Amino acid sequence: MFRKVLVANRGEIAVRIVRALREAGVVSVAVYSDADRASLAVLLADEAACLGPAPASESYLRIDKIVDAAQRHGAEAIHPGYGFLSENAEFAEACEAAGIVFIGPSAAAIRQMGSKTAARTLAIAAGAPVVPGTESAIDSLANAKETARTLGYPVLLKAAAGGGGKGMRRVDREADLEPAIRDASSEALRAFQNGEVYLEKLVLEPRHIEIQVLGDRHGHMIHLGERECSIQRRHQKVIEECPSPVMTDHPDLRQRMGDAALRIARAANYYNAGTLEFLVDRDRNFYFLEMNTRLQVEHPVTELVTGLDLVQWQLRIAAGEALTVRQEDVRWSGSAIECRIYAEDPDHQFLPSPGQITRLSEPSGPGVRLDSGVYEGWTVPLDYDPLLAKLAVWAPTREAAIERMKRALTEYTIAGIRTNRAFFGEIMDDAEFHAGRLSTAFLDEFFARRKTHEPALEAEAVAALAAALAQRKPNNASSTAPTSQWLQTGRESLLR
Ligand code: MV4
Repeated sequence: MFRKVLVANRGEIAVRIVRALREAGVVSVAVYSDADRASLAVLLADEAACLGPAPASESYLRIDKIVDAAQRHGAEAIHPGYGFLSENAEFAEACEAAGIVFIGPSAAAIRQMGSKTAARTLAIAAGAPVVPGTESAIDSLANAKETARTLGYPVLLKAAAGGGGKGMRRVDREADLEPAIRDASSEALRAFQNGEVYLEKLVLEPRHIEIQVLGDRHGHMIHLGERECSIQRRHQKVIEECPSPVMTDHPDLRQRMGDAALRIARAANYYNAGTLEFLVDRDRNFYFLEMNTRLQVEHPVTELVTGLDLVQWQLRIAAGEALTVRQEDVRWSGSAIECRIYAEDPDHQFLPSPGQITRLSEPSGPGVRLDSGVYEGWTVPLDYDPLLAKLAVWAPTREAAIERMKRALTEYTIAGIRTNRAFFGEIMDDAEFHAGRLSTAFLDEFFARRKTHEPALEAEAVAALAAALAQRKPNNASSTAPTSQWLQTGRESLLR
């Protein structure tokens, strides 16, 4: 194992990695920008190095500064976390050139999976299902029209270098194809410096399900099952769970998707932790989309259900150790749900809400795991992603996990800034969520349901109030439920 590792990230994931290093007996080096000088990761790490000004382009994205900090501190390896430089092949190469181990896959695997068309081609060669579409970029309008006609409308234009929905356009008829190609291509050029776009058949209201894999540098590879990530807002995941409700109803699907994931990862000579994203349609057909060559934000739900520590395995694999967990050793027990707690205002289009956390009271107790990057008194900077913490729960069944999440959410108080915390309580009470009827359209439908139900709820409340007044029962004040929104809001306003 390494003696010292540098953590090239910030926020909750830097804390997660520093904790893993401490448990492994490895000295940790945190890095920080001027805005993160007093961050929780810096407080918890053994050593810390300043990278420079707050903008990520001058700190967390500076390959030269990070490699230099690792060398000055004598770190033998760098963990990139997620985001920032985690899927940057040049960073992996720069580490190697400096004699530092990059805790992740090879630069070649990062590069190959960075191209969505190359990843599709690889998946097809590996015999894994992909969404019907083109293997290479569109080269002429005539070819595009012919392909779209063969696929059948609606089709989806995607950026070859893309991901995250940028450069993506739905096209419903041939007349819209030419302007859509122009739009998608210029958006892709701006975002990825590569204007290539390709065509896929549009999958309607799919589930977004991903498979976690773990491979060592000795040719062993296993999958750790799925994470259901359909609940997203603008390509930002909000709730993740394991198992996916669809797998609970159809257990063979996990094995078939796991096999497909392993075939693709093996074809890329992949090692370390990786995630393969799939779409699953209403008939439970699944299609490979892309591979993320890093640790994912939502990895805790997999850890809770499999009992495996993904970050510990990342460290061991990077240090050259062999996987000792065989596929038949992997067992999935119970149900885990994760809510991403963001510093954003759910009443105002989820705009970021940075500022000082004036009071913080965190949930705990049976089956609760909080991966947080904040503490009371800390000021959430506006320079980065507003993820504050991930609240994850485990319970023997999905229903029990939902109840546990509701309980944990009521214990969670964050004052001074706006957060999306209360919004999760509403989803946990949603009948469609309970039924496990999830798709990437879930949140839009949820907001639409909420809009139409709100006036009804108000009318109900007025009717109840009228009935209560008509009865003229005195001294009815104690009927307020202890976990009502009123009480919670009151508590929080007292804490402000
Ligand atoms: C799709 C799709 C439907 N059909 N591809 C969005 C991000 C990108 N990585 C892939 N995405 C999608 N690709 C076909 N052929 C629907 C989406 C999609 C989506 C995927 C995963 C999670 C959320 C999503 C929200 C909207 C659209």
